[in-house]
Amino acid sequence: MPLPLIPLAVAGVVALAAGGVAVVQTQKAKKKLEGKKVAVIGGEQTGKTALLHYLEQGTWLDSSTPSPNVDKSGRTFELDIDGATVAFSVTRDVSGTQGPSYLEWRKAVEDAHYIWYLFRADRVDIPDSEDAQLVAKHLRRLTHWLKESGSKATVILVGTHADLHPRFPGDFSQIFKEMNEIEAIKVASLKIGARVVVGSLHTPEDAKKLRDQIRGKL
Ligand SMILES: Nc1nc2c(ncn2[C@@H]2O[C@H](COP(=O)(O)OP(=O)(O)O)[C@@H](O)[C@H]2O)c(=O)[nH]1
Ligand SMILES: [Mg+2]
Repeated sequence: MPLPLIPLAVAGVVALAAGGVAVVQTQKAKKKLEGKKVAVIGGEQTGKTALLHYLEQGTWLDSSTPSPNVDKSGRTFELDIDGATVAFSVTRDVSGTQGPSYLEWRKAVEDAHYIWYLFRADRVDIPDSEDAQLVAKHLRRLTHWLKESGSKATVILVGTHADLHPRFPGDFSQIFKEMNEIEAIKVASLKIGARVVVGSLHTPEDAKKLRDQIRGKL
């Protein structure tokens, strides 16, 4: 399958316009990603499909779009990221009472060089809320799988929906500070060296910023 080069071309132009730093960052990302496997995991409706769609097409998905032909969850596929060929696996959502397929998460995690765990940055800062508990549970599991398998994968916790944050909508740096105060996230950064990024996939500009942030943590 021919890989789309549009995001790469756009990224290249932006990088040149932004000067040497961005070029170096892109080259660094290419080197770090070539031939690597990335597992994209996270709860339902956290933005997994939207992020992958942006990385693949350089466009963002509006809220009405989630259709089978753009949703690659449950499959492994290659994307061209900064000129590097990268294998992605995105875990499937299992809706309703069944909960996610942790077996599938575990398999994807144990196989990966990079793990991107997506969560709702607009919902996790209320201690003991359902979302906060779910994220804490996911991170405990992730930590356990990595320890058991002896994996040295790089873990990036990707907070999405920061545009919908109830107190600081769109204030990504304030929300970033807050995310780093959440107990489950602190523990994950201590135990598995997880790195945090916060942003949104609401607009193409937001998606680009988030992509650049993830790239900065590789
Ligand atoms: N406002 C806002 N909407 C988002 C963001 N990320 C994803 N969405 C929307 O949230 C919904 C769920 O996203 P999707 O990618 O399907 O989540 P998935 O279940 O993890 O694959 C979709 O309607 C997306 O367009 C975000 O950062 N902000
Ligand atoms: Mg999806």
